[in-house]
Amino acid sequence: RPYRAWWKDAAVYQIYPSSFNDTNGDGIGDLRGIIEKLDYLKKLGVNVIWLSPIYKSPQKDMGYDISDYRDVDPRYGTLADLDELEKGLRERGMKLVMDLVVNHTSDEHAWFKESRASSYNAKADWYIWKDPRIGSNGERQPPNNWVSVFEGSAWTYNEARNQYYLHLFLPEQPDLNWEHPPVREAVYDLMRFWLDKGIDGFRMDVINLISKVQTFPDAPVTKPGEKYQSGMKYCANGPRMHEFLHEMRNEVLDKYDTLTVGEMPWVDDPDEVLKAIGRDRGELDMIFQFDIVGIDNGDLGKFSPRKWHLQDLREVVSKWQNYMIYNDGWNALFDESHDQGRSVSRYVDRGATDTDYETRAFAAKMLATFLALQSGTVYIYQGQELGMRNCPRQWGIEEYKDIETLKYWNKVLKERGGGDVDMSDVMDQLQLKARDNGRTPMQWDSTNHGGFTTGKPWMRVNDEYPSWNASLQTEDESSVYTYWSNLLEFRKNYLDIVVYGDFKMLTKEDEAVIAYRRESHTEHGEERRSIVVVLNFQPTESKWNLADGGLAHDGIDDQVLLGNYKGKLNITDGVVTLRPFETVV
Ligand code: TEU
Ligand code: CA
Repeated sequence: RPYRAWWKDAAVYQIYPSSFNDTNGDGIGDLRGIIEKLDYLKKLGVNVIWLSPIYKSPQKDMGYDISDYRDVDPRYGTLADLDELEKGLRERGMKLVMDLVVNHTSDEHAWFKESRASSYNAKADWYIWKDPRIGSNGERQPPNNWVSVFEGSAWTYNEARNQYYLHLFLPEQPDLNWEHPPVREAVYDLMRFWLDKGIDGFRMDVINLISKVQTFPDAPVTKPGEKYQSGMKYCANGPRMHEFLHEMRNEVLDKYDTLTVGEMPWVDDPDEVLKAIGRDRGELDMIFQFDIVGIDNGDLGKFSPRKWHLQDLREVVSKWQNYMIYNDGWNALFDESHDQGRSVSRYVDRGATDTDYETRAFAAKMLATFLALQSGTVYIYQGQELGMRNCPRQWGIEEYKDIETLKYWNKVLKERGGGDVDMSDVMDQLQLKARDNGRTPMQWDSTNHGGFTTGKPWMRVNDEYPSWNASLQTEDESSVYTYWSNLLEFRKNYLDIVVYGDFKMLTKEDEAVIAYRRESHTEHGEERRSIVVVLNFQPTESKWNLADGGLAHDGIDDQVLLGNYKGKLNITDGVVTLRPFETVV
């Protein structure tokens, strides 16, 4: 029987500050904008806010490049605004989790400025510096063939030191050298700074990249024909990662009552994940695992296409649910974030067509049910509660702002010879998976720019805002927002079953329906209670056999606890005919 904790019951809402709510007309969301919307969040029923980075930053990667960990970037406001936000949250019984980006800093951080100035200064070893490799004709080359996540070599040359530094992301995001003890001490120190201020935990950005194989070997060729290759095999969950996380727990986390969620891409082995989150391990509480959000990523990276089947999704869910429940681990449930396309667009439309409005609301509710009734801590990304969708396919590349997308676009464009060469296949993939799909501003109401700003928004608001927005949905009993709010209430009322219960997948090899059972554990001989969650992933009618869930036809309508359609179930001879995207619990 799993032990209980507030961070397990929690419903966490992720805020991407730039796109949430702008109060001073500069087109960028800000902290005061979040303060304005606290009642909206309270009413939704979430109880923890995770704030994507609001620290001082040159914003080369939207704040994931931090130049001062202890201050707020002026574009978001001030430390005083942050205090007020914390106060507002506390008054409403809510908690605050901040982003911790410590695999790398900005190249404008004082540590890096000092480090790059010479090989003989106090910060010389704070980053990962290596001598050039000399090519056959004497020219200078990077120390190895690793590719940056954002294209090009993962190494950039520095004149003053005559050395290269490592950056797994942008050149403006140099990787910290965690092997060097003062670096770790500095990280622990800044964590204490925020925890002492009263925040309730951290979401740890690519925390699984902090320990690299120290020989920095060339990576094997996984993308033939490319100059640089992925070195993640030598970085993801590297040799000393567990040691470092354990140290962080001892030095910092053990002294506070926190929620910790580590981001852990490039790893899909549950045994390995469990080592970072197992209850007896003393490392993290849970991690973000990427099987679901990577389901449509092709062999040549996320922007190559992959056709997937409902069985793939079913297998991923069964794998992680069962593994964590029976091994005393814990799942973080998410299918959207600031790095992902919108779930309705990816898991329902799958790039095919734009489903019509009414159908989409059903689909969004179905996906919400699918996610939130699994075992784990549930994460809702801003706009997901409204069923927001991806950027329209007609939008051109000029509407896209994200560095990952632009670097990829320019690389392909160059390979194809540039000019007005056909890029429509690339655009198809971007429209499905580009990070910007999750970054269009919140659609608050039907006024200009969806009420997000009175100025010019930093990124275009989805054109559908006049008819698809928060103001319409909070007033509407049948909206996606209201459904989410009922769903979170339901989850709270059935914690024994939904959060802490067992999991059993009920369907196999079916392209239309996923059904699973959740069941409470017994203690002192009381009865086990269970729910069956049935989900139609098709825009058409689908059939499901009640007997597959161990259910009898008689009296079944009285046992329905939740659903996205009104009225009785449609049943003949023990077979339910599910309506388009119908879900029923
Ligand atoms: O993301 C890490 C990460 O896995 C993504 O970069 C992902 O690989 C990318 O979207 C490719 O599909 C974290 C942050 O969430 C992201 O916003 C940052 O850009 C990145 O780290 C660097 O800090
Ligand atoms: Ca602003």
